[in-house]
Amino acid sequence: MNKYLVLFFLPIVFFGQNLKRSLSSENWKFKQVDTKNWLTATVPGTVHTDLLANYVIPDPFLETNEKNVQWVEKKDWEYKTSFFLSQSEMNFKNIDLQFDGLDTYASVFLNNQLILEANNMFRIWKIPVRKYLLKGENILKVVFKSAVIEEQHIAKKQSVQLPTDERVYSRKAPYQYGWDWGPRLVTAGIWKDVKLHFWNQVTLVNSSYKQVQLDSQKADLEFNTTVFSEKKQVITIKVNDSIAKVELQKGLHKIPIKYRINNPKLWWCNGLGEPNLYAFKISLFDDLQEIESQEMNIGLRTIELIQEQDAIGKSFYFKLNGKPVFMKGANYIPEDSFLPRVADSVSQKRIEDAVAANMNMLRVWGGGVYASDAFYSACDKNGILVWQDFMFACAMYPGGKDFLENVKQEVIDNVTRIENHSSLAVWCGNNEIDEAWHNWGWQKQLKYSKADSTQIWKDYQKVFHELIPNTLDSLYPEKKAIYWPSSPSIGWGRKESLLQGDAHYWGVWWGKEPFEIYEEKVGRFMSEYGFQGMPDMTTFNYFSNGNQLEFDSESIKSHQKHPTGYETIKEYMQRDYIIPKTFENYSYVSQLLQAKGMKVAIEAHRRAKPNCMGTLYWQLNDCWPVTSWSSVDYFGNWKASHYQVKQSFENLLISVGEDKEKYQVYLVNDSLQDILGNLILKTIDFNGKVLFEKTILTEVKANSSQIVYTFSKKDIPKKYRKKSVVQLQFVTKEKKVNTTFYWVKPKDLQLLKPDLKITKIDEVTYEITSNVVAKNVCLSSDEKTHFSHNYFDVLPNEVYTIKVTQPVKTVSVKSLFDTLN
Ligand code: BMA
Repeated sequence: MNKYLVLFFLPIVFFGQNLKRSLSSENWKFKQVDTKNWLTATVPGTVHTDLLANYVIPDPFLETNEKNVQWVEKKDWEYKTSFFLSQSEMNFKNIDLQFDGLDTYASVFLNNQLILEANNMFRIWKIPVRKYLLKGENILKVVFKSAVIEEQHIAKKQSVQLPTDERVYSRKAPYQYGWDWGPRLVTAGIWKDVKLHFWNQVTLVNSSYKQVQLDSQKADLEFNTTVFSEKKQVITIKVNDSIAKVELQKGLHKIPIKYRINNPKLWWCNGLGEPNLYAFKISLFDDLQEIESQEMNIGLRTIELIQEQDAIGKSFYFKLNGKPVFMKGANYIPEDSFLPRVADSVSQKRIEDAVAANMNMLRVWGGGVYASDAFYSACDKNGILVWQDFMFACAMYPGGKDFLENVKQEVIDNVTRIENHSSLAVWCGNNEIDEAWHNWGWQKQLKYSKADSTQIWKDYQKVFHELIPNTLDSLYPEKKAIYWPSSPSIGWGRKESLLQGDAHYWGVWWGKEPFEIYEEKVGRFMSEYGFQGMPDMTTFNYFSNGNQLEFDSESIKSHQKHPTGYETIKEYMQRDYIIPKTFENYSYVSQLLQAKGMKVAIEAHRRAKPNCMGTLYWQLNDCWPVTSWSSVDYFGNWKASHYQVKQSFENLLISVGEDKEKYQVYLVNDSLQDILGNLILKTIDFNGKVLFEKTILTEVKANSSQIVYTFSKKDIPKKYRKKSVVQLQFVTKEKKVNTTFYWVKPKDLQLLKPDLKITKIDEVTYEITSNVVAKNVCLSSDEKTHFSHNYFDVLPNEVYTIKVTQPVKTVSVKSLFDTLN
């Protein structure tokens, strides 16, 4: 080919490629409808964050400002931008405008033409707009109607009122309306990316895959790529190096391509192996060049939910790659009241926090949003399985035709987006709706007639027993996604809840039962239970804006959303601890209390393996600075509970169970190998004197829980009980795990004043020692850093090495003893 011909072909090459152009960074402006003043806006964003950036509202996260910004939800808002199209962009035959998320009632105008009326925050909206576009300047306008006013209009037309409030008429993140850990900030806005998609003859709509066969020699995958063709033509599709040439007619096509991987490396969850991923690029070619492509990272694994009749009731556990796996993790809520400002790195950090705490599963809770792509990719990469709720929580929803159709599209959009992630383990219809309907007294409170109740329950069944599972099946008939209609399946007040299905146990906290009840109320898979802990002092200081920290300050009160939150903490604290006098010490002890509760629960669940096969506490994170059940606060600070959870979730756990007569030492082994080691039990008094010592050579079977030693209560001399601690260690060739155990509650311990010494070894390493037993040693710094260990017991004659993530000038230290007077 001569030089002239090459040049001649170049423009054709350029025009053949499909293009995407984000409109997010264009100059967006916004204003309240009915006012004239346009202000600068950020897209993706929310009305609240735009008002904040323009100094129209105070920061809703500070002091009691949440109250002062409530007017925002009742107004309508208008966003606009103008953008220019070049001649080459105008040359495309097709141009689609795509909104990845509009929150929620949005009318979209392009050059003054109404092109879309959106009504679901969770859907993706795609509109062919070629015919409305002009070369040169184009005006895009999005008008958001107040969701709460819309809901009131819809509610007025209904013959019966649905529990709990009018939010159920909108497909909008439930938590925005206020939760028992979240502020009411019902926002609006273009909350995800908006883009133009330019294409000519053919476009790649979506690609998905299924695993046809997986064994140790080979993995056979089938990719199904959906392509839309404008005309009869021949195109090529490549999946890495597998190629298919196909002749297309005008219309939508699903094109299968097989792909084989020899000697596949499986994807394993955290703690059981590597989360191996294979990178794939699916590309569409015409004769000359690549037109469009999609990338995905695939982990090869099988996942099953095993429910079989057994001596107790019915099992409920997951098998990953054929192995029963005990699930350890937490419930994940949205990371902010205003999600567009959450950087991908923040979501990745939360997943790292989960991994560091030895978790292998997170539940994306149904009162928030379907999580971001960054979240699921981080789960894939880190071996965190996902229990994915659909976004319905703690309320009854309508069942009319339009509502169902809207939900159906929402399911299609989100399943298509999330399903290719190997971390996805199970789809769940909703949070606590089945339980609520049967146990929360709504039917009486709202005085439903029999006919009303029947209708509302029918509507429930239409959504969660028909529409969602049927849509899942129609999307992936071959894959048969695991679907579980409601979490939990049976409410915690009923004994059947412990015999089958997943269970939420709220007898502790809501029922004010003691932590010890966790040892009895062990279900088959504990998907919620929890206890509040106050956040870091820096978090309190942040939202109090430097004001005095006192429980009766309005600012502190408004950052506790549970109606009896602080009273409940105090009631439990009195049971176990001496109530400290200062706010700071109180906050520290509240964290110890939460950590204690979680230790009791998690370890009881794990000791009960294999009858119980999962434990997901409530809740991993926060959406604003608040006192809540989270183990990591809004700013990413680990509470004492997160450090405790890390220890209680170790693959190899030493744990002590107790009944009336005895203490039993368990070894729980979640790994898939038998482990041989020495169990060393040592009782020491608070001065370090050894009162009892025993070493037992023990083999713990793979994937099991075993009792390895029993102390009879009557053998523990009374005089030692308040003054001694048991150090339990299990030492194998590779590692040493250890824990401490006290015979009495912390408030009954006769602790001695410790002389704690911190020695700086290098910029990021410290060593800690103490002359006597120092309980729950807490390290802190005025500067931002993270301690590898914290809130741990320091025993005399032992040296504890701590790492910090950022070098700091000073480290302060205190222990439980310091809170006693
Ligand atoms: C669970 C959750 C949330 C709630 C939490 C704490 O039931 O599903 O609804 O925030 O309890 O009360």
